[in-house]
Amino acid sequence: MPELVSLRLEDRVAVVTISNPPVNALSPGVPEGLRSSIAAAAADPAVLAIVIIGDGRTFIAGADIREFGKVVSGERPRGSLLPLLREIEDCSKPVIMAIHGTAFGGGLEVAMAGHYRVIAPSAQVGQPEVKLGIIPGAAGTQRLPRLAGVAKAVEMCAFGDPVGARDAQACGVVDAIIEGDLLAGAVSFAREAAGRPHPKTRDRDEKLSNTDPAIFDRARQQAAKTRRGQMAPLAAIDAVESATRLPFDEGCAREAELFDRCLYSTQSKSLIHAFFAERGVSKIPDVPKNTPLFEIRRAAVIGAGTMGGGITMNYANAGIPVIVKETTQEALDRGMATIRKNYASTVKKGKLSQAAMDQRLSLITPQLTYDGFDQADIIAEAVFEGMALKKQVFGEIDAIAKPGCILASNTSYLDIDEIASATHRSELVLGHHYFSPANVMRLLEIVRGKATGKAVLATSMALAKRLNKVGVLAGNARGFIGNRMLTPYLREAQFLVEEGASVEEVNQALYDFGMAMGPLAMGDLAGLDVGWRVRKEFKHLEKPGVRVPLVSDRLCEMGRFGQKTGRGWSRYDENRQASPDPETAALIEQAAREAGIERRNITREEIVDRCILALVNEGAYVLGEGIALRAADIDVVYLNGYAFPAWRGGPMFYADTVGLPAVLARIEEFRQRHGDDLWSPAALLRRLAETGGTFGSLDRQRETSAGG
Ligand code: T1G
Repeated sequence: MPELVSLRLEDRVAVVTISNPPVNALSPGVPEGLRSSIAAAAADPAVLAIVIIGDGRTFIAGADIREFGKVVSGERPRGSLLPLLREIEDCSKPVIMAIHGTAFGGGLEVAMAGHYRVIAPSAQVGQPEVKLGIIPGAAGTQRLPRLAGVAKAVEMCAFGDPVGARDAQACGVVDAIIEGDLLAGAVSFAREAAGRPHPKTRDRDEKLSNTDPAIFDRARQQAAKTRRGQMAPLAAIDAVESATRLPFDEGCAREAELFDRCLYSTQSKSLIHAFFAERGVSKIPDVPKNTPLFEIRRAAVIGAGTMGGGITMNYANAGIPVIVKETTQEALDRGMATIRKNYASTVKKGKLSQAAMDQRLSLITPQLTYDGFDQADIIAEAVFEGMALKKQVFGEIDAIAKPGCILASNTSYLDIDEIASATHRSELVLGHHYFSPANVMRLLEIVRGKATGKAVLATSMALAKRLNKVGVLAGNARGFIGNRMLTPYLREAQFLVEEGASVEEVNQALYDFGMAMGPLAMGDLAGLDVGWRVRKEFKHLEKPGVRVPLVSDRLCEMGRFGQKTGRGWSRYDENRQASPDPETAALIEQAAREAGIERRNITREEIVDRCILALVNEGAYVLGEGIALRAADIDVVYLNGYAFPAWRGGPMFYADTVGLPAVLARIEEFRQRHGDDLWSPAALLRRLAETGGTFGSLDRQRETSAGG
């Protein structure tokens, strides 16, 4: 077992190195190693000062998140870093923290227990615990305000965003930025600090006095808006506020109370599930981790419409030169104008420099021909959703593309195998299904065809990361994962308004559940005509006699597609603000009357259960059919493509938290009332519910049997 923490002397400065790859988390053994190394260095008369540094890619990136599950389940007592941090702070010799990579969470807390902090220019510091549904648990909410001031500490602890080296120095979290060799810089900083008094962070109260209470109120208001429904941000604000009211030790005790309340919450379990789920999706059981990858140096996109333009930006954003082809100059100009407008608005928000925008635009080559397509390593197709056109395009690019060029379709529901049949390279064909707006939404469904090669899948997973996307493998079945599940979700929302709920009640119930917007509002945003076109294309597959929604098609026949036409389920003003549309309400009542549907008052609970459990049940079918590899993958799809609240973990994790027996019972209730065709429980769901299983335990079983 390599040493987790090592100690060596460098010119009378003790260098304590943490080596716990991949991110030097404070796993068991690391705090113990730090404690013994600090004690040994303090006791050694040859040592003038101490430097603590991380080996590999980063300083300490936090507590070992995997340990929290063991604490919550009672397998392991909750340890505390406080004694170690006090020993560091009370050390008779100055302790200098040398930060590179990310000093996050417990990493920053350890750093703040040091007397000084030096940092590499590219490094970041932060307290991102709230993103895991917890708060700093090792005096971070007490030391950070003493270094950075209360306002900065509230911002960092309540919202969890990282802070770069210069900002960290400006606000007082770090003392110096070290250009070049960090260790050498830290050692010389330490030698200069030796012999000088070295302040204990916990005694530095000067930044706590005269705190404006409005700081906390403003933060609470911001959290209510941007972290709606989440408890940890509010707990973090309370903890920092306690630093301004209580002595250090009492503040720490208050922080611990708030930390435990968050740690044992369902929200934290859900957010930690989401954290690991996102890092697990790239693992494909039958694709070895070391599968050689195709090199992607040049890309080409067919179609400069909404999706094609966004996909083009994704490649340019990753520094990959990309051709974008359209069929008419007008369409090409429109596409490029949209790309420029998107970049310009990012520059305006201060999130991108003008130089960076120009550089990215320089990587994009708009054209009307296939010139240069024979140099591309990947060609992404984003033309109109019609099979005939897709096959024509794939036939054309198959004849032009170089050997080994990957051909990826952005189709959202068409059969990848049929598209591949138009080529002579089906092992190089797959789906890359982006979500609109493609340059913003992180989800990328990677749709595996029968013949898709393993190296193509592995390359796609790596490319997803390079494009700052979350790649999720999906089987080649209609709607893949996300849209397949969305169908019953939207179906139930429409049934509910036919049965008596108002459009506003349905939207509000799901918004209050935590969705970014209600299902009918989502339809109005995407455009009701999108689903209308799909329904017309697949009408021949509809089972006769099965109830279908009555109103959406009528709205479309009236040209009411939603926000883009100003009217849909709701009415929209010039700022796209929604208001109830009495004509839609009348249309719904009339359709219900004609269908003999007896309208009634419907509770919020029923609205949520009918929509969310429709998602869960379809997800169980998707999992049972092997269209998704894991339940966690389905959660990642919904967290990154459909704005499902991460603090509920995703539809499948949420079902586990409700309890699968209760989920099954509720679905049986709906089956009694609405029939088998709409509400037959998926066999997998029934099996898990009846055997005490969960979607999470099923994933773990599969992971174990796959030798993951
Ligand atoms: N614990 C355990 N494993 C971790 C981990 C952590 N803190 N952070 C990352 N990993 C694993 C991750 O699962 C993946 O594993 C590998 O490292 C690479 O991660 C006491 C209570 C540091 C910015 O929230 O933000 O401290 O998939 O793919 O994109 O008060 O990881 O390879 O098997 O994300 O380069 C606070 C969480 C914890 C930081 C690197 N700290 N991590 O990003 O790599 S709570 C955090 C990150 C705490 C204290 C409180 C990122 C990263 P695998 P990666 P990356």
